[in-house]
Amino acid sequence: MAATVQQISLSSPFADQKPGTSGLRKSSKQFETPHYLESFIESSLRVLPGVAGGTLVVGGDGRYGNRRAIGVIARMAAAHGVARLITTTGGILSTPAASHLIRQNGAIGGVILSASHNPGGPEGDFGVKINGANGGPTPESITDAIFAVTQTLDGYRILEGTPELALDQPGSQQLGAMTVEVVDGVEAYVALMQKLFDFDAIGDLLRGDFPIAFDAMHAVTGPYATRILEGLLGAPAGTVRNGTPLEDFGGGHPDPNLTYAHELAELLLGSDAYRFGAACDGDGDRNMILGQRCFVNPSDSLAVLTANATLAPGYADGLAGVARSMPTSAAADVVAKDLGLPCYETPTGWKFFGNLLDAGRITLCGEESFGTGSNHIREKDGLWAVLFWLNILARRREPVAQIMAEHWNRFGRHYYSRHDYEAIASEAAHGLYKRVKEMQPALVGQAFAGRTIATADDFAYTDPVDGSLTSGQGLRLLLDDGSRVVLRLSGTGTQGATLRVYLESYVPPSGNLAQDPQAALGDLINAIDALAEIKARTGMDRPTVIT
Ligand code: VG1
Ligand code: CO
Repeated sequence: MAATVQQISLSSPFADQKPGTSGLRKSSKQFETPHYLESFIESSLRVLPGVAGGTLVVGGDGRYGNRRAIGVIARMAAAHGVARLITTTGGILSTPAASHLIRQNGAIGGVILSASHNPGGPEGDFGVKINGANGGPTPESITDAIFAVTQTLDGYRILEGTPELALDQPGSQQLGAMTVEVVDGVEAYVALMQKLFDFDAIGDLLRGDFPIAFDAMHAVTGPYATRILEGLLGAPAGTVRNGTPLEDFGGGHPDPNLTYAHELAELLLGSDAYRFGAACDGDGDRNMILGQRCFVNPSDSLAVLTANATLAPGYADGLAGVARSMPTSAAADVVAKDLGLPCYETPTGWKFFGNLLDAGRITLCGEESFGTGSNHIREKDGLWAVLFWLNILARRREPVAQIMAEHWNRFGRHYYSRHDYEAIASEAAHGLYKRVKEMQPALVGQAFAGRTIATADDFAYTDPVDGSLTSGQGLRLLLDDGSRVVLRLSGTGTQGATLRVYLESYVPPSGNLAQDPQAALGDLINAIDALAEIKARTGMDRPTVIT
């Protein structure tokens, strides 16, 4: 049967929620309902500029639904006149590698199939992220336009009568008038890393007495980490754990934090077997860094990378500036000030870094949620952060714990923690949030945890590049000694609501730098619980995840 474009009519429009911090995330079951994936892809293809005649990149983290979605997207792209579709062997493509492929091939954008750290499988979640021509998440103007189309959509176009795509080997095939190129998803990314980091120095470190452990959590970074760490850098076989991507991530929750990556955390924090450990999330854009008996908080990680950036060849000439998301601690700000660099504070979500990176105002950026990255692509990049740390360790030849201690001795320490209350009843979460928001004006000048509340607001951001305003980004209580507490509701959860409580307190170099963060932040933790009635309203004794 010859390939023909079919116009499928929908009896009712596709009324979905607005895509959140990281694209559209829903249960796999929802994505399997008729016309669901197709409707979102149709809306995206109608909005993205340059579709007809353009190049599109497609791939995902290998979770359940990945291959089927690539087939659907390819047939729809062909029906919309896309000239060239680039996908990868097995359809496996990490988010950072996708960003690089988009940029390298002058694509109009990409479709990344992932729900990131959310569990996968038939009972888990699936997700679709739409990236633009700069390789980054599309800005709000585009996601808003896609959402608007979904509200009135009455049909979609798709190619019918085509054979199944051959994804198992690199090669070229035709789908109607569109060329489908299957490329090795790892190769181009590895070449980029080799340009940025000193592979000789890291190789020397790893071939010596420096055992490391990397946990790919049965998700997308397995093939990348195996080729780089065990292949090119000579780390012993077995360095990469859980390195085969599985459709359900082995039943795990591929979120690189102390709760979900606890096996790795125990190895590093509870034994002396390894000098360095790291894990990445489902789609490979986030990272957790551990040293021997040392957890590196992600906000501190950004600060350390900023302070030591010139040790890596890709950043040897210095940085243009740095940016962090609002809930991320101000540890990087202190380093930026010391180095005379501009420092920006953006809302949560990588898309807000895109304009600053494109305009050349920043080189490094990061989020407290284990996301760090640079101007090499337009996504956060888990393995990049791991290699950056290894590059620094190879040059400084000091234990991670010592690097942290020296950092705090120089810049002071930002005690920091995030408490997540996951899957709570939506009404309870929204009720709690609304109540605190309404209380805010009366809180200024009030006592809080032995300090005084200096500012209480809902964070809003004016983009310094294009002037766009984004409001409603998190409730802040800024205290007179520079400490703060922030409340946010997650935009990536799919079950009920997730409340995130961010706690931060700065101690200068002369102060006590060796406390346990939960103890150092104890008074703030108690005060926000009393004010926001967190335990009472969520019905939870303690957070699901403490970072
Ligand atoms: C979370 C993190 C945020 C991150 C986002 C996407 O969002 O807090 O910092 O950018 O996940 O990361 P939220 O709205 O749940 O707090 V990923 O690795 O899921 O693409
Ligand atoms: Co992710």
